[in-house]
Parts: sequence; structure tokens; C-alpha cells
Amino acid sequence: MMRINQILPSEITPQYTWGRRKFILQMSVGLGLALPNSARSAGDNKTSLEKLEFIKNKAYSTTESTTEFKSATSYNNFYEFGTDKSDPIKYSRNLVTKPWSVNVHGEVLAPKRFDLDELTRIAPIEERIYRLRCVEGWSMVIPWMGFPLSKLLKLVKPTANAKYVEFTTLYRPSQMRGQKTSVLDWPYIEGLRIDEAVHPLTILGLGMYGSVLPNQNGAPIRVIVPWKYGFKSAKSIVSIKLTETQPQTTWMVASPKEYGFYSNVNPGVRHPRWSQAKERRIGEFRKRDTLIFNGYGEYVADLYSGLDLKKYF
Ligand SMILES: Nc1nc2c(c(=O)[nH]1)N[C@H]1C(S)=C(S)[C@@H](COP(=O)(O)O)O[C@H]1N2
Ligand SMILES: [Mo]
Repeated sequence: MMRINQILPSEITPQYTWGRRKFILQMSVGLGLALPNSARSAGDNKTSLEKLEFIKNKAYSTTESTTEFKSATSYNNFYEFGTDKSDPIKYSRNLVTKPWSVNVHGEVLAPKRFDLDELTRIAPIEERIYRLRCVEGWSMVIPWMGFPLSKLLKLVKPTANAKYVEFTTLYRPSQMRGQKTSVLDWPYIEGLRIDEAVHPLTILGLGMYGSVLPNQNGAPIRVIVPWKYGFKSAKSIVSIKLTETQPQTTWMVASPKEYGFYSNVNPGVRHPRWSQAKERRIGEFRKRDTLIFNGYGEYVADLYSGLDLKKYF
């Protein structure tokens, strides 16, 4: 990494953001902005990813051992790049993630488009080591870097009509080859009830394993909802819209009998084509019992008291 002889950004910005700012400064001063995106974001090479400053949030982190970086970045679901687990790492390299912004709008008093730099400064970046459970029956343990979604939502002042939050992924077929096919209705849309969205476990992810997100994991910003099936955690988002009515999510539209709006991890509600009672942790052979709410029941069960989780699956 090139060096520059200027005031350290750490002297002018809070501790938790200066890692990113230092990097951006070095990139623009030392190398110019024409550097191919792949050099910044090749997920198969951890050292090429920009490091993030963060504080560990132990209270919300599992102490289970984390999944290998290599597995978490090469075995992915990101249909924008293809349906094979190995497609995202292969075909996401040329996704341009700078500049990037997220439009936060809808039922809010103060709609705003936030650029990535603003997003990184909303709150201290925390490490949250979360389990991620895919509806397909496998799981991982990933150290995410992010901050609570509630901190962003507060800034735009939701109106009394805001009952749901809708997340939209980038639509850019020229760089997302899967969007030239019709495996799903593009762009990818996911949603949460507002109380789920502002729950302290729900975060916006900016990184993993101490560095920014590799493209295949949803660079530069994604949603992470650890008690729900992985598909609720939309990647590479460009829009957050607060709505009065329940969003039509991509997987509900694709297959309503298989994928409901709630999609809480639930060993008692089978997918029509397979049981959800067991799961396999990537890196292990044995199967383990699936935990209700992916093991986060003590934090989130209250959100669903009185709701029939077989009906609202
Ligand atoms: N935009 C978008 N987001 C997405 C998906 C996708 O295909 N497109 N796949 C989902 C699924 S099914 C899972 S299991 C997780 C996987 O996240 P990971 O690859 O970072 O482990 O991303 C989710 N987010
Ligand atoms: Mo998934």
C-alpha cells in the first residue's frame, strides 16, 4: 500500500471510520480511481480487501467457531450472478461498487439518499458473529461488520404509516449476468415488518472477517437478519423503502407455497420439498438440529406472540 505524507485521517474523524477514509485517500491519491474493481474486491484473496475498523459486540455474538473465510466467500447464493454456489465468486468480480448510494424513502418525513461514506459514519461499526441458516439446509457462522438498521431508519423519521420495510438489490444486467435470465423477477426484493427491521439484531452489513464485503457476499452493503432464512438478507442494496402494505418479495412471487413473508428459521415448518428439522454446518459432516429462530428465540420470540407461525411461515 502506498504512503502519503498528509495528516492522518485518524486525527480528523472518529476512530471507527478512519480505516475506510485512510484507504479511500490512499486509493485516490496514490493509485487513481481507475483501478479495476476486481483488485479491490476479489473475494478469493482476503489481503486485497480493504480493512475496516470495528468494535466487537460480544453480547450479540455467538462463541461458536466461525466458518472458514474461503467457504463463506466461495459457496454463495447470489442469483444475480448465477444459480450455482460457485457462480458468485466467479462472475461478481467486475461489479462496480464505487460510487454507491442507498435511497431511503417512502413513508418517512425526511427521505434521503445516503452515499456509502455517509453510511459508514452513521454509527460505530460493530463485529457481530451470527449464524446464517439457508433455507436449503446448510448454515455458517460469519463475523459480520455492520451497524443496526434502526440507526439509519431513525434519521429519516418514519411516519405513523410505516409498517414494513422493503429492500431492493441493484439492477444492472451489464454487470450481473444472472439478471439477463429470468430465474427470478429482477430486481431482487425482500422485506421485513417494521418491528423486525428496528430490532437490535437486524443490521446493515458493510463487511465480514474484518474487511469490506467481497462482491459475492453483497458488496458494498447488505441486510443481515440472523433469525430468518438467508434469503431475507438481501445483498448489494440500493433502496430501502418504508411502506404501509406488505412488500411483494421476490421469493414469494417466485413460489408462494414454498416461501412466505416471515421465513423465520423453524424446524417445525417444513419446506414443501424437504424437512427443515436438521441442518449441516458448512465444514462439518454431521447434521445438527435446526434451532427455532436460528437460536435467537430469546431475543425475537416476543415479536411473534399470538401469530400462528405455521400460517405465517
Ligand atoms: N440480492 C440477493 N440477495 C441474496 C440472495 C440473492 O440471490 N440475491 N441470496 C440469499 C440467500 S438464499 C442466502 S442463503 C444469502 C447468502 O449469503 P452469503 O452468500 O453471504 O452467505 O444471501 C441472500 N441474499
Ligand atoms: Mo439461502
